[in-house]
Amino acid sequence: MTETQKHAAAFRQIIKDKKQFLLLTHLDPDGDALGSACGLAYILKKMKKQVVIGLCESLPVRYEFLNRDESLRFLQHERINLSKYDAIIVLDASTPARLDKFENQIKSLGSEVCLVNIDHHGDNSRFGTLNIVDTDSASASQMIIELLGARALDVNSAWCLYAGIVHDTGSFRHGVNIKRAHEAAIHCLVFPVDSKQVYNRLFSLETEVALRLFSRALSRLNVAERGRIVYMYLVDEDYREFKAEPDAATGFVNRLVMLEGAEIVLFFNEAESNIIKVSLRSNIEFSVGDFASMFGGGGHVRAAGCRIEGIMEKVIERMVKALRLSLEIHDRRNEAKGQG
Ligand SMILES: [Mn+2]
Repeated sequence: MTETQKHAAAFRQIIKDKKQFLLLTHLDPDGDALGSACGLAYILKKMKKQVVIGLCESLPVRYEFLNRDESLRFLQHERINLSKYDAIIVLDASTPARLDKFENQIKSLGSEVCLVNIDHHGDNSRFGTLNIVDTDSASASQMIIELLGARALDVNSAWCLYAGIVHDTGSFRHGVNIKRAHEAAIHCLVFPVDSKQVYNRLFSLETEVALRLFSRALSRLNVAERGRIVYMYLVDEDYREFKAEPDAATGFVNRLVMLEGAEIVLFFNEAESNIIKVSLRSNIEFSVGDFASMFGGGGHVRAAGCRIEGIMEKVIERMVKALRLSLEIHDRRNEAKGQG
């Protein structure tokens, strides 16, 4: 039995044996975080299991479509007692710190608690009692399909898991082993999943408010290092002015990536006063995941994020300065490689 087969068998056994499941995912959940959680929740429901998805904040409006028949149960942090569940499954989160308000409770769990960690991030700290970490998978959603098999799916789980794959691959444009991602996705498309609608829900600017917000962010486009670093920002007053929801700027950073010559792209977003969410994207072999981890965040080579408390101007200044230095080191390493 290969490692992968062993993992799949252990995971299936847990799903078979346990009755009450709690699913958790990372803070500021994205399409893969919620796609994998909702997809797995539908699979468990189909097996007549009790399942709750624990969140730190309410479900972002953009992702409400994942709760297809409104039968999924979401509970916020303060209403969850971890000891009430037979198994806790953490999806798409590399460390307990990524679980935000759940961090301390997860850390203090005894080893007798069944804690499954399913993730595809390279910096995963293996904090579960069963750790299934596959860095060759382009999304956690894809891992669910591969671990449980196509036969576990129904139309609802197929929608959610397909959305997760589409999200993390930027609609099949990037990500590791894109062939495997397509193979997993095809199992979802056996069901009547509307791929266009999934794409629109995840990525398109569908509201006037979002467009106005985007134009405000674009009006603050900045470049550094002769165009290699590109960034823009939104402050909390912008949200108030346009009466925008906190998640209205989802996906904005992906639009900057298309700028010619841009190597590293950053979006500084203050949806909450003095809490600045930074989204990073890389067009080169420079890991924004490693870079973001210096600021308490994390992610992948091409996409990452972190959260910094502070005043916008100061946060931008600090981060761009650090990025300049990191890029310099990156350049020197590349030069050395070229000569060696
Ligand atoms: Mn993911």
